[in-house]
Amino acid sequence: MAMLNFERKYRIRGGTLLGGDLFDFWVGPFYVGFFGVTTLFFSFLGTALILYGAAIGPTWNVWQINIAPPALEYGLAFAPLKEGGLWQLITICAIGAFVSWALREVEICRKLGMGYHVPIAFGVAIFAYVTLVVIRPLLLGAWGHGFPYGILSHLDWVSNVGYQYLHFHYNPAHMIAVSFFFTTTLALSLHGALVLSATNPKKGEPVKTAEHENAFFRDAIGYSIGTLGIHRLGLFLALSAGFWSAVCIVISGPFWTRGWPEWWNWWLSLPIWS
Ligand code: 07D
Ligand code: 07D
Ligand code: U10
Repeated sequence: MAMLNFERKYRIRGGTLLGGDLFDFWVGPFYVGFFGVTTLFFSFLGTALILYGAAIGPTWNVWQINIAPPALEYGLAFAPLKEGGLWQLITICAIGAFVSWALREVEICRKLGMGYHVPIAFGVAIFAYVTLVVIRPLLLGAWGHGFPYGILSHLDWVSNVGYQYLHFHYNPAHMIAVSFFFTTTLALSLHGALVLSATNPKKGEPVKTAEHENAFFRDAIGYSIGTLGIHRLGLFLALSAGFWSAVCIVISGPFWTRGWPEWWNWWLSLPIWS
């Protein structure tokens, strides 16, 4: 079915979670929906607050703009706007915009009669962000533990927090997350390369199909996961990367306060050799 015919067929009312018919329409290529409106609301407000923060700050250099969370002394209280309150409002707007975007994806899935895999996947990214700026600060008792909003300043935060635990590479959950990230890129490169190799044969040769793709990996490594399987695996690897990232940072502080290399002492005290 041509794209335009298809759009005429499915671009009909219904399937919304909230708002009913009120925002159930498209503007150009974009579906609007109640959550499209809330996405725009939170994004505009959040961006305006960032611009205000930049305006009262010392620089317009885009790399150096920094909107810091409140000092640790404020604990879990609201801080004055210029002392971290802006960061708190921007965090609320960011979560509002990300969650709205995920719910707008859910409404689009419902209209199309598709599974919810895409919004669930985005949900894991949101979970990692919420772990950084809400869950971990709550567990540590101060909003000041969130990361600052700025291109370079958020890198400083990552480095500082890393060295606070002496050597972050020794964090076992960080190891698992990093390995999942690496495996995700390996899987995507294998998959992209395999599909292109089958669909771009040399001149005069017929385009190959899944049979050839399966046969390639059976010849090479004795097993093929299959054309659907590789997408299941890819999603699992990528979501695991995000999930273990959230775990690695939430345990740093709330559940382990010393250097991460020291955590491995359990190995030395195993009864076999201790
Ligand atoms: C390619 C999809 C498009 C998205 C893009 C990002 C903004 C920010 C805001 C000036 C893959 C758009 C950027 C809207 C502008 C202001 C106030 C996604 C693609 C192009 N980081 N991070 C970047 C964010 C964290 C880390 C780049 C966001 C954690 C390291 C970009 C978040 C930790 C490095 C950026 C976030 C961390 C980066 C490229 C939120 C651990 C880099 C991102 C909301 C996760 C790299 C200068 C990219 C860089 C980089 C955005 C959180 C670590 C500015 C929005 C606190 C080590 N991060 N980041 O391509 O070059 O993502 O930094 O959680 O080296 Mg970061
Ligand atoms: C949080 C992003 C969420 C994004 C959302 C969407 C917009 C809209 C609009 C484009 C989670 C935002 C959308 C804004 C944009 C338009 C139109 C993703 C998030 C919701 N580390 N480390 C990680 C590696 C070291 C440290 C994670 C590697 C050092 C700390 C990952 C190395 C020290 C933290 C990772 C390395 C250190 C991390 C990041 C190598 C520093 C974290 C991925 C090779 C000295 C962070 C949850 C992630 C974390 C994290 C990888 C080195 C410290 C596993 C490969 C040794 C403190 N590191 N790291 O989480 O787990 O994505 O965050 O050396 O907090 Mg690390
Ligand atoms: C995949 C795939 C596959 C494909 C694919 C893809 C995965 C099966 C079939 C997809 C992959 C790609 C295309 C590859 C490239 C993608 C990436 C590298 C990922 C990163 C992507 C980007 C960097 C692009 C980011 C772009 C974005 C997010 C779009 C930005 C869009 C907007 C800002 C508009 C959003 C629309 C909304 C919210 C609703 C609609 C609203 C409007 C159009 C505006 C008008 C608004 C209204 C009428 C409502 C009124 C609003 C109000 C009242 C609020 C106002 C508030 C105020 C405060 C003013 O597997 O193979 O191939 O393609």
